[in-house]
Amino acid sequence: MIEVNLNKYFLMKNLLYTFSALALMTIFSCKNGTQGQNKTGEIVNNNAENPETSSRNTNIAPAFDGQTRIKGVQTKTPYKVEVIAENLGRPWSVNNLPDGRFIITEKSGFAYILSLDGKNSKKVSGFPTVDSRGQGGLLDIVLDPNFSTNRMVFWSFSEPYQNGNHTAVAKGKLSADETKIENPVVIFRATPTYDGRLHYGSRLVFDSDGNLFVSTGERSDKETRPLAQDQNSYLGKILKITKDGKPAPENPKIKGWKPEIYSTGHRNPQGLAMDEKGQLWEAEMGPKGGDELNLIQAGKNYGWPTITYGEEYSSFKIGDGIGQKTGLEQPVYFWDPSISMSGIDFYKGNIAEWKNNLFLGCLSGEKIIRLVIENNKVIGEEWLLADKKERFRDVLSAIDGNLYGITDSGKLYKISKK
Ligand SMILES: [Ca+2]
Repeated sequence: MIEVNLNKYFLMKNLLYTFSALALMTIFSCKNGTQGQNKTGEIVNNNAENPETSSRNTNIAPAFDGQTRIKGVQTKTPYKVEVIAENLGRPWSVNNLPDGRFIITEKSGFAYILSLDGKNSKKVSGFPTVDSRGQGGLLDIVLDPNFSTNRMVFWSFSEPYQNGNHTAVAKGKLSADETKIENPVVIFRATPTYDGRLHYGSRLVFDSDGNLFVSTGERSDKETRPLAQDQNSYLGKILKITKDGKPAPENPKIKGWKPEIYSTGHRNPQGLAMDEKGQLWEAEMGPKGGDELNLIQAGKNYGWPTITYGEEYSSFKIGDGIGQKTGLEQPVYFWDPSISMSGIDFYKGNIAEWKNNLFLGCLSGEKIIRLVIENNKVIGEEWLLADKKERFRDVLSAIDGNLYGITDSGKLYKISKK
């Protein structure tokens, strides 16, 4: 009896502590806005504060109000988060086949075709050899706009060459039994070849004119970084090429620029997506505290490494330590600290309040970011799936009306309306 009573006493005491703690938490959280749990069980913050609470790395002032840390927004529609496939190795990109199944690249040099429920997968082989060390490997994959009739796919990869490698784009035909790529041919090589393992880019997006946008990284090192500003090099660029790897005919014809270059001055662009108006958006990993979202226009220079809102990982300034310079484009939005976004996509699915919002898969940031964009300005930011602690490598607003995300841990997440 005594034991029971003692237990009761401790229980009451614990309950009192719990209630006091909860009351204090409520008081404190009310100061900063209200907190609660949404129907997916995530703790949500209903105030208008940006979700970022850490200090910036640099004090380089934004070029305009709302260029960083815009007000926070909160999804009201109840949604469900599921892992529908795992053990996918190191997936890098996810896209749909016309029937809604998924085609997913695996960094080491093959692809998966995955059923819509994620339960059945088959391997597609026949891709040329990749250099999968570091950030390299089989990277993005997209379908030819005429895939339904010609079964052609296009992919980017780090191609080993002599003593180095480079980002390359290839095409080939998906065999009728979906087990291999037939007649693969490399159509473009983003030279110079370099002996490194970092900053390959690269995403692929078909424009409505049937030509292909390709993003390339500047290979990271001190000796290659300046090539992002060298218009005679393919490093640190958005390129636009035909299906045969030739310069797209409408490309800007600027003296001294390689004819494939569409825009220049990029660091490591792993995000590329077209909005509903046909405008091209790019997300690039900056240095420490300089991740950017850019609206890409032909013939423009996006400034790396001359201007940036970040600094070296050693905390030294980059160049003159400036964020703005005449003649160089400003990012629509930037993040400091870095969120290291990879794949991005505009939402076309069945959660009405997400329509045309941009979703960004984040690596070290371990979340999916939702941006509300109006008149080409970011007007709201929300962090999703942060509780999963996953590195999201790519996101897809899929044909079935749901959002999907793949992770470096080999999972495919499905985010659907409840
Ligand atoms: Ca820039």
